[in-house]
Amino acid sequence: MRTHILVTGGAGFIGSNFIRFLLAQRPGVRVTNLDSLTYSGNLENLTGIDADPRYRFVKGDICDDAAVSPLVAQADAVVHFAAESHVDRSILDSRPFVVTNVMGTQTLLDACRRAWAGNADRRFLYVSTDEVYGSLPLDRPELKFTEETPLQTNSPYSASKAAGDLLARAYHHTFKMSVLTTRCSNNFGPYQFPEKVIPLFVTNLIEGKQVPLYGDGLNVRDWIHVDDHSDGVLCVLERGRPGEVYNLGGNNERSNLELTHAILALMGKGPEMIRPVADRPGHDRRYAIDATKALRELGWTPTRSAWPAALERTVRWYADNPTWWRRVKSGAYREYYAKQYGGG
Ligand code: NAD
Ligand code: TDX
Repeated sequence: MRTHILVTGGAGFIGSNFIRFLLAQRPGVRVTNLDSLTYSGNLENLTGIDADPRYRFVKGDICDDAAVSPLVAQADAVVHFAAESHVDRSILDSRPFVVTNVMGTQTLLDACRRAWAGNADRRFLYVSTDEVYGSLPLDRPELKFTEETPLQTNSPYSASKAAGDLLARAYHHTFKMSVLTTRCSNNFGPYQFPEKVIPLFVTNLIEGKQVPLYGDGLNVRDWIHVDDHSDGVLCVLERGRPGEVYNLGGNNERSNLELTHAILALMGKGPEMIRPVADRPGHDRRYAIDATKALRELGWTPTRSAWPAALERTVRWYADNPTWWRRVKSGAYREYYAKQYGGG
């Protein structure tokens, strides 16, 4: 078992849930969390973990080699979550996406190459996304993304993630580093930044505000609970084959309209709370993951994503934790919201 794991972006939504999951599942592990605390990084996501002697936090930027190199040298493995992660922000300004998702990934990979000097026992896991595959048509429900599907990125976000994904592949091929890649579908669960659709809609409804639904609402996403994603990442880290890509998905396709109505029903609200707004430019129509490879090779299945129970638990978490999201939704978030949705 790898005993000292460097997690990047561990103060964000998935990274913080992963650290919680990892410390619970693997008592012998030590975790260093490297995070620069951008707008989406929040140490409150790690409440309860911060006192654990197996955990330490380091504030630093993955683009800064002086911060990264000593941490990489001490680690048996790197699980790389740190990223600019929101498609709409990449449409407003793509530069931070290229800097962090491409240059930051290159900085990390190069630090590992130098510090690990060909030691294949040390592993680098790149957390990629299903968005690198582009979009599937609505009228071909039998089609899903496999690991062989060509990369066809459509947003600056997905293009920057694909660049990091391919750099990770290149470091395996050229420098024989033990690199693994996961490509996961849309996550939901606690501590998700309320720019993403589920926490945005749930918290807006609690505040008595409408929910901005893009376009015709028929775009489809494949929803997975964040704990199933964490479980998949851990399976791949421990038992995946170096150089391989593993798709992870919830087997849970929903249109945005269906998702919105499910949230409205759980919260006792009516359809008048939907505000149809202009579509996202370049909006991918449908994502659907075929995760057969992770099942066949690693025995991984998403057991925590069952609908609507998992959605209901998530809605309840936001209802029960208003202090967390009210603080997150104040300050700079308001400027973003006004720019993206025109106030309201
Ligand atoms: P998030 O925005 O909630 O968290 C990102 C974290 O990275 C934050 O804590 C932020 O402070 C940190 N970070 C950003 N730039 C940094 C830098 N330069 N140096 C150090 N830290 C930095 O994102 P998330 O939704 O938790 O996504 C985590 C990862 O999972 C991303 O790589 C994303 O592409 C991938 N992913 C997300 C989803 C999803 O549905 N959210 C699905 C598949 C893959
Ligand atoms: O206000 C909104 N209204 C709306 O209709 C927002 C924010 C979103 N949507 C729609 C757009 C998408 O079809 O909901 C769907 C989900 O949108 P997001 O939550 O922004 O997620 P998505 O763009 O699908 O990307 C997510 O999944 C893949 C994550 O943000 C990425 O980090 C991940 O890689």
